[in-house]
Amino acid sequence: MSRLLAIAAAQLGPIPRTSSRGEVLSRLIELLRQAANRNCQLVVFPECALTPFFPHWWIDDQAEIDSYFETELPNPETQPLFDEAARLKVGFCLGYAELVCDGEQTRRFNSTVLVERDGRIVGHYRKVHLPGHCEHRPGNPFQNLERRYFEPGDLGFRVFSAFGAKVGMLICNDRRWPESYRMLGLQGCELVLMGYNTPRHYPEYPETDRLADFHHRLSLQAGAYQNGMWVVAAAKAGNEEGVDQIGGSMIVAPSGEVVAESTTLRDELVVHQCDLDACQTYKQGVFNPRSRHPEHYGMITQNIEQ
Ligand code: CDV
Repeated sequence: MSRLLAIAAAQLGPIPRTSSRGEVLSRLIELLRQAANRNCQLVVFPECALTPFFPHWWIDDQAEIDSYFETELPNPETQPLFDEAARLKVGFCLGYAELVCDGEQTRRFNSTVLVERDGRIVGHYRKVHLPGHCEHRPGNPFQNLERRYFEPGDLGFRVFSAFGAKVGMLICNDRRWPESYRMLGLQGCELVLMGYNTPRHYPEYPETDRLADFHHRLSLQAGAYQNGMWVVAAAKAGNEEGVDQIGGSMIVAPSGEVVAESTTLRDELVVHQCDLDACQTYKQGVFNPRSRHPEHYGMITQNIEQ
């Protein structure tokens, strides 16, 4: 038996600081149309896909920071993407910076939405694992200020029934944590969608720079195999305002094999026909729940200082 879903990871090249939302939207719509021409039903866009990755910059002015956020989706600027997707009957997963006015409190998250083929938002995730620092580090070649500009997601790791599958979402740094995949896998997730912005250089630990691509692949392949899930990852790649970011957008099968991968650092589609039933080989086989021993896993949910 097979349940086939044709998926595209829509890698983006750099977004210049001078780009308007409209210019970025045109690029996203172009990728969506290319995906429709290749008979895809679902397109995965990167983390914070509507703007350059502003946590790389120290910004004092709160109004300027907030200009990178969306207060609702769709909004007048992003509506054309939703309209074109519904017209083409192609769904998508879109990373964006989310600003929530919650009474007197303003909250900011690094978020993603899942949009079905009829244009309805059917899933929402807020990034849990925020890397980086809160303070200005002027000695570094660029900043990594997610911990200043966002708060950790409060929605947990939910699985959504959409596209005839059980679908979960992660964002960038989440992909390095086995717990992120595990929370989804334990709910029967078959397909994990994610976007990322990963600089090649780690200012505090430059000895890992040569391993940036390897650690990215390792995390995706391990997460897919150990949970019997498809993993689709879309990069914002290339040199964005002086920050070199890895590409390596890819689709990983539940076997852990990379079945499609980008070859550039520009806007590029990575396409594969995913058989959702292939998950069962691993979910029922080597990772059959009867061999789990949660009585030995308690420390995973405890706060342990090392
Ligand atoms: N956007 C990210 O979460 N980036 C991190 C970098 C800063 C380590 C990542 O895990 O790729």
